[in-house]
Amino acid sequence: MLDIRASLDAPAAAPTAIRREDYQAPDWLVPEVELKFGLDPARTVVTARLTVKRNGGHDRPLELDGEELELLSLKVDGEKREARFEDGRLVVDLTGAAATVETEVVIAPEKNSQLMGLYASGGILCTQCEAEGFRRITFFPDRPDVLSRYRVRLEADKARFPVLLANGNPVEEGEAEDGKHFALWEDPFPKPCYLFAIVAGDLQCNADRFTTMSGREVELGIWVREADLPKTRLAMQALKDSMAWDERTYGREYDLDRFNIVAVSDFNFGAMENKGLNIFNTRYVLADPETASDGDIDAVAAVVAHEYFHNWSGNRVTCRDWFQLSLKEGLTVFRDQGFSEDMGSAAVQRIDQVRTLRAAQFPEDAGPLAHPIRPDSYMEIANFYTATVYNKGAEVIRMMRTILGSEAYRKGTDLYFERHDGQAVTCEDFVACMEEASGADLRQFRLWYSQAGTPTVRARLEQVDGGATLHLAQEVPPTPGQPAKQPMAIPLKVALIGADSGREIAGERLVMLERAEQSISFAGIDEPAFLSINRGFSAPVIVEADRKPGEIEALAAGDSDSFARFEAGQELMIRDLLAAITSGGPVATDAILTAVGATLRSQSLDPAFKADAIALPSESLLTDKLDRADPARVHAVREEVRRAIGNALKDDLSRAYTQASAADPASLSGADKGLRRLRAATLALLAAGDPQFGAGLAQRQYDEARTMTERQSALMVLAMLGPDIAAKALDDFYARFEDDPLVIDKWFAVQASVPGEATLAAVERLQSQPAFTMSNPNRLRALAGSFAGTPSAFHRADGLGYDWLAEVIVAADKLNPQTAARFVAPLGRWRKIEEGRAAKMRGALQRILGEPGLSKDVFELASKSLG
Ligand code: 0A1
Ligand code: ZN
Repeated sequence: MLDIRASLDAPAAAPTAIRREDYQAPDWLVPEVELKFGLDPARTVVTARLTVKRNGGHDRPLELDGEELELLSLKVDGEKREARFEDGRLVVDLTGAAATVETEVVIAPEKNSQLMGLYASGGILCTQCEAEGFRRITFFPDRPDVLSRYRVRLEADKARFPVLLANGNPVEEGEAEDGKHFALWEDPFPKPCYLFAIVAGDLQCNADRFTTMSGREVELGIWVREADLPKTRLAMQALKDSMAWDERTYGREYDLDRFNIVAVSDFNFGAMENKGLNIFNTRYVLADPETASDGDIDAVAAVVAHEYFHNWSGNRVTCRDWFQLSLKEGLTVFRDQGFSEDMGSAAVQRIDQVRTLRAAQFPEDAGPLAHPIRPDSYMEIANFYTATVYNKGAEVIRMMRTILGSEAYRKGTDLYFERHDGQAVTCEDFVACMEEASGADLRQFRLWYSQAGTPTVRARLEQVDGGATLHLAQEVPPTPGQPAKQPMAIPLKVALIGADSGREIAGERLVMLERAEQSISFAGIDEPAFLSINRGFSAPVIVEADRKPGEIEALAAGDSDSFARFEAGQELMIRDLLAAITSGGPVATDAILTAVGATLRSQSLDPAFKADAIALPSESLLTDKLDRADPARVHAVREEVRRAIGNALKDDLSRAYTQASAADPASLSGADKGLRRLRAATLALLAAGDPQFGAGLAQRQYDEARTMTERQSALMVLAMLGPDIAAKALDDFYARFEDDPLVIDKWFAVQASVPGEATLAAVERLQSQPAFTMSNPNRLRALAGSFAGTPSAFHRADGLGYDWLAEVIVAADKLNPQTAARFVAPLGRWRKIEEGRAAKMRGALQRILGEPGLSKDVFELASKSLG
């Protein structure tokens, strides 16, 4: 055994930026990989045999990434070698065009609290390699443009780890010495190492089958702890639905004999698309109506679909480098959105998608962490799994489909999958396929990939005798590193609605806004018209339209596009809320009350839409629209309006609440889910108007609840009414679900989401509960993420909310930098907040940066946030 200790505890160098323009093709390719794992939580031995090939005519050595690996031996073509390290990488001098490189390393999965590489979660050994976790398993060129065929042998104690899984198809299994057993897996598809995965554990399988469109039989398995098996039915159905949908919609068929999903409790993100072996956060697999809300259940289906769709958009065609992340993520989010639209109500889905975009992506695009969907540089790639790369990335794909039309878009994706199958490519390759398949010119459109910031579109409709002219102007705000912007190509769906008739007097058309200013005329318009613009949210922009008196009210009451109708209602609420917030006076609530009342009484609108339409814009959304907001004032005004609605419309709300109570608890149909959503929304408003009445109603709803949707919404209303009122239900909730960690996460989240300055004390108490742990990302997010996402709780005037979060970030960073870094962004929004609090937010960021030994992850976000 060689006495070589590899890059253990390399000194932390100051993090440097990696730039997209510096990309260079790999010096060495690795067509074949053979891995052997002697699995043991305390000491796992990994033997790797790489067949390497020189790529091009150069004389550079082979360089292998490695992190926290103890190297036992290194051999080249069967001969022992001394190891040499440069900048933390293992450098191997090679003379010929090809070689076999063998390493033997030791790792300690049970000590791995970062949850990257091979780690232990509740007795299960599992891996997470995206983006750069494979280097924590073995020495390897850890970059997505090195594609290899893998053969993997797992050996472990049979009693502790009866199930051994890896990517691809099973080849052989059998007994080994000392009560051990082994399994051999082979993946015939070359893949980048970030898609590598193994799992070992005491797991049970929900097994099923799927016959593909060409008649191939696929064995499906969802692997969980035995007690959780009954909660896998919905995920399995979603998997089969996704497989059929991708065949129907994109002509994409599954390619291996097996498709496995494993659920683990400790996971940094939602789930991971490893080839043939998806690994999921339990939160996105386990669900039944008693323990998961309708929203949770929908999220399970969407994430199962998302990971499955990656098999083509991500795995068969992968990314050349991490700057191209949106190539797979934007496209796959767009594909999972399409699946959800087809499985449920497309209109309601679209409203939800835009809500998410506005809540998570618009603030990012307007703040210090703004970046294009294809970033130009990063320090830590894990920080770029963002709403911009994912959700704005999906909007960019959607715009291309809007511009090209569905048929040409499908031709474009067919060409893309065919041409680039088995390759690692760029966003540019995707756009080129879209252009080639359609004949469209997307030169200007490409700015969506390179320019950050949400464009603002100003719109004014001018009418003079018999004609109407729409004047449009666009502006893309400066963002870090991008002071000046070029005009974008913005597809806007537009219609004109008769002010008197309420009908479409100019049917929907697609207007391409391509210049800084542009005017479009409509002929034959002889009645006063209202402007319905960005229908269906055809472009991810902020529209500021000059409105005529009564226009917004009319559109909110009857726009023929349901998204635009929802949008008009929001615009109306935002207008009146902002006016009151900035003036300091009371809110003029008449227009809001009229609109909400009409929505509640409508016979034609569906309940889910009603629930969305009567919800007030969030406090963060209002804050984003203000200059240096006082969060307490924003909260107070919004509460005043909720109270006014609850009082003035008590009868309408009660009627709607009662009608919505007829939802069938056993049904997950769109109609029943919509009723439950409306029931939750009306309950919350009734409680705002009349707390005593609301408390009684919520307690009864809680006591009689048959589904988590009813129970959780009642619990939230009780919690908002005060700790005394909520105490009984909170205790009951805890006792009832003590053994179900995902539900206990809700118990933490509900209490940490209560508005107001008193929440911090509750959060501190929760933090010292035995059930709280920082090492489980779901639990930490339930407490810290919920708290930081509740503006009136987080933004205490004394700044103690910021101090608390900063301490949590510093403590969590020592265990798990990726998860810790996710909490930095709320502190970075100080530019939007009034000066007193903003100074305290900056102070908290400075204290974080003053910590010795900070991770690259937190350092990058905290330093950029201070900006
Ligand atoms: N590709 C996954 C997201 C993901 C990224 C990083 C992870 O670990 C650090 C885990 C998952 C997806 O889009 O679902
Ligand atoms: Zn993804």
